[in-house]
Amino acid sequence: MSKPQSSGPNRSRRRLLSGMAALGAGSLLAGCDRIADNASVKRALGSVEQLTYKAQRLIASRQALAQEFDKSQIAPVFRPNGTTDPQEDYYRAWVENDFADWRLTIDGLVEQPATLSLAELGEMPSRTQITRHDCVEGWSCIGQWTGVPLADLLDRVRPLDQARFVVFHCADHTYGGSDLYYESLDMVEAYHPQTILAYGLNDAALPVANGAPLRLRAERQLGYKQAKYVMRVELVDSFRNLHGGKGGYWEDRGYNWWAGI
Ligand SMILES: Nc1nc2c(c(=O)[nH]1)N[C@H]1C(S)=C(S)[C@@H](COP(=O)(O)O)O[C@H]1N2
Ligand SMILES: [Mo]
Repeated sequence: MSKPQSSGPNRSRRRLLSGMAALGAGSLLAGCDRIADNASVKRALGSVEQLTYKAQRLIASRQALAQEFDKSQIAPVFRPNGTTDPQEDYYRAWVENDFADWRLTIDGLVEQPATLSLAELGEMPSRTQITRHDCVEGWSCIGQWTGVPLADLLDRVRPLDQARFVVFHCADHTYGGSDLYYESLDMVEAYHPQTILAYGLNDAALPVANGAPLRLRAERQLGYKQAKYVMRVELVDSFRNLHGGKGGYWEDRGYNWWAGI
């Protein structure tokens, strides 16, 4: 478990959050339009024409929204799991400074790589969603997440046509091992309107235990896909040069890459 964060420096993160609440949730339809702009999505959708009705239904279900819940259903404490208090020196230094020196890098197969501070992320349109997290270990938890739609960030960096996957590089060496946690999504899941990089949980700054300052929420996917402590988002055309080559920390240890629910 992490130490509770001090209230002083945390105030700026709370301000960032309440500012964003005023902007309200992003447009779902905008997400759907943009998804069709990506070449690998176009290829997938184009080839649908040759597929059976059943397969079309399968692809259509990938556009569907995960269930969203009522505020009254939010768990009082969002149960933390996996890494809950990264001990890496660089991470401890970010915490000391309330993440003022932290930056998110977005690079790889993009036209315009970007480096963004938490404040800059906070200035972008946000989306808030109350969803249920399902861990393969057999527990679930409902929480309210606020963050930047990944689709908006992708629009900003403009993925190249070869880009097929979005990889999330995390700050933590899971269970003190030598491998950094990482995860990945395909382009359809990446542009899904409920896929966000969250900086807020239950109307407060994201706690360290749940992935501060930024974690992925891909609400149609199981818990291990929800990368915490995200530092870098990389667009790739394959997983071959990443760690064990299976597209994720747990995937490299035998879990399925596709973790849709
Ligand atoms: N960086 C990082 N992300 C991670 C993990 C982790 O150990 N490190 N654990 C995963 C697992 S198995 C789950 S169930 C969720 C837990 O998220 P929570 O701590 O907010 O409950 O984070 C996922 N993302
Ligand atoms: Mo999990």
